[in-house]
Amino acid sequence: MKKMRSILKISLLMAIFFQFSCTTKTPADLTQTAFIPKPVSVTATGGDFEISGTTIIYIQDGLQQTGAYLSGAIEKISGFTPEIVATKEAPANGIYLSLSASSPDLGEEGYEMTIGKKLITISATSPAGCFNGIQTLLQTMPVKAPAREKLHIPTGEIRDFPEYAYRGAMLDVGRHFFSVEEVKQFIDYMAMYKLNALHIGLTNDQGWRIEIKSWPKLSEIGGSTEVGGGPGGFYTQEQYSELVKYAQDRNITIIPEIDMPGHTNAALASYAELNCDGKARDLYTGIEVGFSTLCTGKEITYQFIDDVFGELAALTPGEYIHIGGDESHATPLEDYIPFVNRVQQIVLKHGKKVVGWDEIANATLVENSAVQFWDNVKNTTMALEQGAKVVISPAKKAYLDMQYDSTSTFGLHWAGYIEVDTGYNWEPLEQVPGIKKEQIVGIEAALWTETVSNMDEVEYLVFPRLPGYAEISWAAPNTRNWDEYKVRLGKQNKRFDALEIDYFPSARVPWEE
Ligand code: TNX
Repeated sequence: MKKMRSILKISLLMAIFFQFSCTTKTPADLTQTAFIPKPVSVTATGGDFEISGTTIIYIQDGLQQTGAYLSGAIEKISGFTPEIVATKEAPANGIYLSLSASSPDLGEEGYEMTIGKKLITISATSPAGCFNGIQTLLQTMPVKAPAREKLHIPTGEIRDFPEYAYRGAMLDVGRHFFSVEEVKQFIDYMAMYKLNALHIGLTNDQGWRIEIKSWPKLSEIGGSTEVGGGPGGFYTQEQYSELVKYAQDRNITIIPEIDMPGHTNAALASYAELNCDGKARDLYTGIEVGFSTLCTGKEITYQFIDDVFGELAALTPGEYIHIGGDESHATPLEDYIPFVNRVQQIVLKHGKKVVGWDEIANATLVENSAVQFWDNVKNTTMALEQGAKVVISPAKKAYLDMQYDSTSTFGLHWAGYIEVDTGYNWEPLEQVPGIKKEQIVGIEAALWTETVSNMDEVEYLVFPRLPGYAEISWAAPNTRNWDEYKVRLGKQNKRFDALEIDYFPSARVPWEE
């Protein structure tokens, strides 16, 4: 009887317990959130912050844009649009964005975030740092929640700062044109992972994509087609400025590239006088490289470059202009070197720093220039010897247009296949013998578009590799480990699905059910 009673008692207790545990949501553990890139430190405090229709975003001076971005992001997720209120003092509840961070090791882009039960504080030394904190906060939320249902954020503390100041991706809009809306989509993908540099390849043999008012035929003729013979396109200066602003609002600087002296067939087709023989070239819609060159011995070539860089510099708030310089197989080296030397001076004259592909190290690099290592260690070493800095973009590891494996539908494989683990498992410091961290500006993953012409195809090559490149540029080498990373990556599939991203479902990633 006694035994019977105690069994009854236990069952009753169990029933109460289950009822209780079903109605009261156990707060999630902040340390279990699958953050990418991985923050420097995360600790959990076991509670839960609720975002509801009454949540207010408090901002210090200078954070209007950052606050508006967060409010817009929360609205997209939940349907709640938090009001933005300027404040000089820390509030008691809500979300507080502040520029009062005191620890110097946060640098310009680091942040500290305290998620309490009533108040979330993100503090940094600049709006960029707050923006990065916001991206981390957004990763604690679903991409899309049921409309006007409260969001639950696990409480805790995060301290975080990047390993490299330049965390880039490149988009080639020369081979295939991508519209303003498509480039904005690409920028949004970058922002999600705290990438901050969009290198946009504005010209190539197949297309000239930026309006130059003093040379209007560049976009009229040179912009009129693309690989495969499609209609191509170009950005008016107003549209381009809209992209620059859209990127700036997401902590992304655009680095425009006008590739020269090679990869210039679209310009050579637009203006006969840019050719040594004075004859305009036919437009080109194939995918060969290395056959075109500006006429390095003609004065008008330098007038042209001066005009183009003058207009482009005026549209460019960032410090760098990319002069290309790659694969100029049709330009003899004795012409290439003085050409690059002169072009660098033109860039400086317009108040910008020079960046170019590693081949430009054959010339005499001007002070503060950077080369982009893609293939040639010897060139890159020459650049280092000249005191230049390096953007690390090894084709074998960081080319987003390389196929994943032999079954991949889009992409090329001249530099090899880059499965998701290969794309993640490498170290920037090991790409060029003897290179020191201070000599590395950062890393950049490049998407060449000979084989991709729309956003579905772009997404297939970019996802899921882009988050890995973001982590390499953000997280310290000793904190990176594929076996741990792949689990975090595997948890992104619901986010990718909710964003309708057509990612490559690599078998090497343990995707969540
Ligand atoms: C090499 S990387 C190129 C591009 C091609 C790419 C294709 C570099 C500086 N030049 O012209 O589009 O390979 O993967």
